[in-house]
Amino acid sequence: MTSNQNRTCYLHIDLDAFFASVEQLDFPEYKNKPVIVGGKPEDRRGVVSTCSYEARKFGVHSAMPIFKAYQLCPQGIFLRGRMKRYQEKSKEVMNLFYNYSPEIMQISIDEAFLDLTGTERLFGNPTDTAKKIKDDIYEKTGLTVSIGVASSKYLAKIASGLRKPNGLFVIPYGKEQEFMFTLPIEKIWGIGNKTRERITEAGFYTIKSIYDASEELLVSLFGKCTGKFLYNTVRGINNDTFSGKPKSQSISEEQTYPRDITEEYIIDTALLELCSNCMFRMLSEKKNSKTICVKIRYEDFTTVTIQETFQHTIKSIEELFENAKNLFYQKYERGRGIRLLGVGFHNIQNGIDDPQGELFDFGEKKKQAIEKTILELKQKNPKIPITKARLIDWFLFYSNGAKYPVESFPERLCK
Ligand code: TTP
Ligand code: MG
Repeated sequence: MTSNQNRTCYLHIDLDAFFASVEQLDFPEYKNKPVIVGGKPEDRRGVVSTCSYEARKFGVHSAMPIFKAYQLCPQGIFLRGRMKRYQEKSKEVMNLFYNYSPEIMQISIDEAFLDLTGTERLFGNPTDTAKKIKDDIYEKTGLTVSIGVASSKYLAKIASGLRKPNGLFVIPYGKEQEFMFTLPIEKIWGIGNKTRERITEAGFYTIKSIYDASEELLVSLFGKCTGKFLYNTVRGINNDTFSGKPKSQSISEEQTYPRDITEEYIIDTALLELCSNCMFRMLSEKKNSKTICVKIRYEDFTTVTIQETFQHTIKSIEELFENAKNLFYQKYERGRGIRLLGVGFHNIQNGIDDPQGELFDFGEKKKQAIEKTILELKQKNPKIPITKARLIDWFLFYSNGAKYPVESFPERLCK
């Protein structure tokens, strides 16, 4: 796959037979055996969470009742599962992704999208990056993944499922529609069984036949939402199924912490890191905004977001940090453990009001800005033991070393 500055490029990474693979990793005696996670045969109501590829050969699959799995594969190794361990391995894998892209979107315990758009100069061709990631994950965690590479998240998601396990499938840029035509209708991601039935009942048996129908016809048959979705999807057009807000309207950074955080100085350091990331992205993408958003996810997953629009554009890390911190403390319920923090800009505009070009100086000036922020932090809160070294220690401690230290942001993101 080739890419240049104008092309988007996404990876979808999905661990293979995740829970079962972790069991095979931790208990080598289960290797190459049919492992079925979800319950013991005597747990009459149990359901299969997942099973190893060895068990899949017997017809066992996720969501199947355990008793049925036992009928199909009585020699299987049936396990109730160890969720804590799976979460631990999931974090290990997810943290590795930050070495390859600053933009990670985790969509489940074992799946994530990596936005590789524009990273070619740093990391090389996306296909090679995908291979490197596969090797890296295997070497560092002992687990295998399947990766899809495409110009949209939607297509990358479909692609990752096509060569499982331990697979890599690349949809070359410009070949999206051709690729869609090779798929059976069942592979259209995002439609349920009922809709699929309606599609075949309406006489569509191939993706090409849907392609040949007009948008009006599809909308009249399946409703506005599904009709438009089908019309675009069969054309290989980027659906925003996974996109949330359009990329051009917001830029945000968030981080899930391996341990819940409560201490004020850790929170401030975390916010500072997020603000630094966010500001560098705004500057490197030549955007500006007056609207700041802060997201807090507590240990029990309850999530609060706070947003404020200011009179003028936010021009520095310091300014962003001070305002983000104010917003944060307006809503934070002191003492509650935080598992995730996010900082972002909304309603972003193109261009930047920077006649001297100072904001694009990613070298010394930005480093100085970070140092100044740290200094001010210390002056205002003498008890906070923040130093540049402390920041780096903090990253290593809280991000398992996966995140790069602040002073390398300009080099990594803006080369
Ligand atoms: P999946 O990625 O859907 O499945 P998988 O990783 O086991 O297998 P593969 O990707 O190779 O097809 O789900 C990830 C984990 O989520 C899975 O290991 C167990 C859990 N899970 C359930 O608990 N119940 C379910 O119904 C599914 C589909 C998954
Ligand atoms: Mg998986």
